[in-house]
Amino acid sequence: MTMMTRLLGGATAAAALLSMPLAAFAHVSLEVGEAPANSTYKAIFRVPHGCDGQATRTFTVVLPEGFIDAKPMPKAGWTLETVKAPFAKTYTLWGDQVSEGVTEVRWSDGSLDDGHYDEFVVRGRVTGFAPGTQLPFKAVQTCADGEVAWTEVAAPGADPHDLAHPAPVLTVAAGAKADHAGHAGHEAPGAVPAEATVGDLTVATAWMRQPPPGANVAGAYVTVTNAGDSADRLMGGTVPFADRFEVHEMKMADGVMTMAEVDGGLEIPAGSTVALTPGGYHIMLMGLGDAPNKGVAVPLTLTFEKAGTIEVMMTVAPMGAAAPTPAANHSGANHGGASHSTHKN
Ligand SMILES: [Cu+2]
Repeated sequence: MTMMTRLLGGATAAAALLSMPLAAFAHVSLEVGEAPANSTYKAIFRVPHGCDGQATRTFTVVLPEGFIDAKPMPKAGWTLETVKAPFAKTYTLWGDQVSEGVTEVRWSDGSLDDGHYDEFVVRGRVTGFAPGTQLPFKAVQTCADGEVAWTEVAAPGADPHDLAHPAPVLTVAAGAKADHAGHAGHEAPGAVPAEATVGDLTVATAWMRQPPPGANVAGAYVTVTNAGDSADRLMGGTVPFADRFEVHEMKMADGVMTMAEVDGGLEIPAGSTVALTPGGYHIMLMGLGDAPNKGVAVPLTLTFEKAGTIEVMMTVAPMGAAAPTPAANHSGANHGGASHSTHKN
C-alpha cells in the first residue's frame, strides 16, 4: 500500500517537474479498451514515448478494484514487482472466495528511449460489472528527472478528452449473460445456472475432468436438448482457461480410436437430445492456462447457429472420472444424463 500512496502523490509532482506543453504528449492507452464482464482480459498498455526527451525507467500501473487474478507479463531487461493488497470486496473465482491479490504492478530498471514505443501487459479477470462501467488503470512513467502520471479520471458526465493526462480506461461491455441484468457488482460466475434454456435449446450437465498436471488439452461434456422443430448446430464456445475450443468426434479407423473436429458444427436435430460424452462427441479445450481443480465449477459458453450463446456452469470431476460428480448446490446439474436418448450419426 505504501507504493500506491507514492504513485498517487506523484501525479501532482509530475506537473511541477515537467514544463513542456501537455498537449504534445501522445497518451498512454490500452490497446483493447473494451471487455465483457466476467471475462479474462489482457490489458496491453501502449507507451509511445518517455518523459520530455528522457527515457522511461519505470512503468507502474494501479489496477482497478474488480480486476482480479492479475498476472503481469515479465519483460526482458526490466525488473517486475507486484504489490498485493486486500480488495474492497470479495469475489468468487472458480469456486473460491478471493479477497486480496495483486493491486499494483511495476516494471523498473529498464530503459524505454523517448523515441521508442513499447507495450506492457497484465492479464486478469474483469468481474461482474454492469455494462458501460469504466475501469481506470492509473499508470505512471518515471524517468531520470521526473515522471508523467496518467492518472486523471473524468468526473461523471465530463469528457475524458478534456483531461491532459487521462488514465487508460477499460469499458465493460455487455456480456453474453442476459440473465444478469440488474446484478451489477455481483460476481456472476456464482449466478450462472447449471442448466440454461435459450430459444428451443436447453444445455445441462456440463462437466469435465480435472486435467493431469501439465496437460495442454482437456475434454468437456454437455447435454443439449432441442425442443424445437428445426435442427440447430453447436458451432463453438469458450471457457476462461483455454485458448481454443473445438467440437470433436471419436472414430474407430482400422481398429484405432482417433478423433477429429466435427466439420461445420455438431448438429442438434429437432426434438432430440445430444449428449457429449467421453468416448463420443466431446468438446476439446486446447491451450490450457490455469485449468480448474476437481470440485469447482467454471463458466462454459456455447455458441449455437440459431439459438446464439448459452452459458452454464461446468462442474469439474476428479481426474479420470467416468461421469460428472453430482453438484450439491445445483439441483439441475446432474439432470439430463443417461436416461435421455442420445443421438450419434
Ligand atoms: Cu478431441
